[in-house]
Amino acid sequence: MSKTIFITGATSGFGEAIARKFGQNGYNLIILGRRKDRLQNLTNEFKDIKIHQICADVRDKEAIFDAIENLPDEFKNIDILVNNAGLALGQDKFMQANLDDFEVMIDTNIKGVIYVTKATLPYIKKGGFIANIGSVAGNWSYEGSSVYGSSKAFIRQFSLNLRNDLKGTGIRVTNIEPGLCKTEFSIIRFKGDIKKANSIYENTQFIKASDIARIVFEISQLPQNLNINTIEVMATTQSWAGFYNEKLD
Ligand code: NDP
Ligand code: 8X3
Repeated sequence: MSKTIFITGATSGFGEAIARKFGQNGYNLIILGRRKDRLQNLTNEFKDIKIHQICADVRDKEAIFDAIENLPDEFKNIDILVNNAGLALGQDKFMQANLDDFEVMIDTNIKGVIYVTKATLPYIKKGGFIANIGSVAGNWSYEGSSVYGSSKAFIRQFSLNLRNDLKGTGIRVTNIEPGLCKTEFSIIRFKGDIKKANSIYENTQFIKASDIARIVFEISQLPQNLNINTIEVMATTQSWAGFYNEKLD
């Protein structure tokens, strides 16, 4: 019998690549995002699998619970949930950053993941798998990442705690923590400033969305007796710049 994977944020970047990877491997897909045309374009790529679209905002608690509780019966046995929808907005220091941006990140990256997970868990099979998309920003601090980084630190700790609460279900939970990746992420972060977004990726390597899709797929295929708790992955050219020691007068 075909397996089913539910991916949030499937209209772009990692989510789209993850949907494509699992779809190409015969999984039925539940794909969620706000851009209906993109959900439809992705659906049009496939002929031999079943696809259910959820055009919704993960911040909309009522819409999320309604869509998931009313999944068609054939999509109600879920093998894998990928909590991927998320974003960073701005990279100003905390003092200058916009409070509304903070709230959007908290509502999407934290509350959205809670809503989707809470609504979906009753439909996840025993022995299923939850992949949360965290970030290196949840482990390492950098300037301008105060709330984004903290939202991803939440995802790391949420993933570990969820594992505890899921004892006895055989459901595995992995927090996947990518570093620099080229997707629409920076265009969103810098609010459409393509030049600034592109400059991040100039003269360096970056992870591709298909790399993350491959990692999620490989982890999902590991034997049932193995749970990868966290996996942090960077481009080979990305490393750390060390501590900063302020010079005093
Ligand atoms: P993209 O901007 O390419 O994709 C983001 C996806 O999230 C889109 O499909 C978007 O869909 C969806 N999304 C955003 N907000 C909402 C919302 N409120 N409701 C529903 N869907 C939403 O970025 P990435 O693929 O790079 O990002 C995916 C995840 O990976 C995010 O959680 C991000 O924080 C994380 N990440 C990204 C890294 C990078 O460098 N790119 C590195 C580490 C982690 P739509 O707009 O159609 O709703
Ligand atoms: C995205 C990676 O380094 O831009 O989560 O925060 S980073």
